[in-house]
Amino acid sequence: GPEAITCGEAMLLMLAEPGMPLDRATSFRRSVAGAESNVAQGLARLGHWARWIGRVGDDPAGEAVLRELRADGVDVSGAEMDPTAPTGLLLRDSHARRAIDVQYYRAGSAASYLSPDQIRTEMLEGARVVHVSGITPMLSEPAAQATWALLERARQVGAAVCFDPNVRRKLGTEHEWIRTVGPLLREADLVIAGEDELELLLGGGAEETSKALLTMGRARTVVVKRRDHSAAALGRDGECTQEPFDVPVSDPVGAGDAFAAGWLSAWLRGQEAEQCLAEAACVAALVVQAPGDTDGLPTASARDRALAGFRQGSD
Ligand code: KDG
Repeated sequence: GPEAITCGEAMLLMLAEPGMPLDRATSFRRSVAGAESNVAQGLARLGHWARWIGRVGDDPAGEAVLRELRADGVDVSGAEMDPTAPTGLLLRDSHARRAIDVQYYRAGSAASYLSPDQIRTEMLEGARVVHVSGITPMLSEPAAQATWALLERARQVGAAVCFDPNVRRKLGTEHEWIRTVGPLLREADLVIAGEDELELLLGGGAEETSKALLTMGRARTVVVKRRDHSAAALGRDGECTQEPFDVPVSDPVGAGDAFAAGWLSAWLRGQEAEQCLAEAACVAALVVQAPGDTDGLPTASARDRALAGFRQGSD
């Protein structure tokens, strides 16, 4: 069975040519977006069996999304095509430094009809990790229930739960994020989150909230992505940190998902936290150099070569 499971909304992405504002861009490249499917793609490219569970419309956009995920080696056997709701669409521009303009056309999309019925235990059997993100429960009430069902089924099959809050302001108010996603965070075995996200969702400094997750929540490891782009992994018996690798950024979107995929790949291979952090930072550094969310995702050998190069460069 699959080693890793992710679940969420994958959308058709129309990516404007680099540097062009959305209202002026005339050329768009078709791709796929979706934090959770991005992680599945990242893991698949790194050679892992990753299954993505989700819903797209029974429409050409849905066909395209599934075809692209499949082509990348993602197991889409847990995906359903909804005959009555459309595939979500995301329009965005791409800049190295300016804020990215993201426009969602996803209200009432097929993924907002994700429900606990779709999360069947047999889909998770054999998995060692289930990667969950805060985006999914923010899509709709049934999708929130599906997220809780996913956590429950993960426990049933003995898989670790990895949680990335992925706070996207356009999906809800601060209060809604805190109420809906805060409790999920406390259920995770591994938390990978931005400093800002921990502060927002748990109401305290990142250091203090991570310690609270480790002592009061279920978490055994909390990985904090800091504002200065360094990262720290905090465990019950220690801490290690990783500086970002210095690369020219072409499109920062997808960095977080790449980081998660990089971490999980190392973790699945039994690596220690320090190596997990280094591989996470390496995969993220490769993704930001290419346009789109997933274009820069490396194979395992490309990651190993890049990491060796980064390490040599920093000697
Ligand atoms: O992590 C990148 C995502 O933000 C992008 O792919 C779209 O899933 C997405 C979202 O909800 O913003």
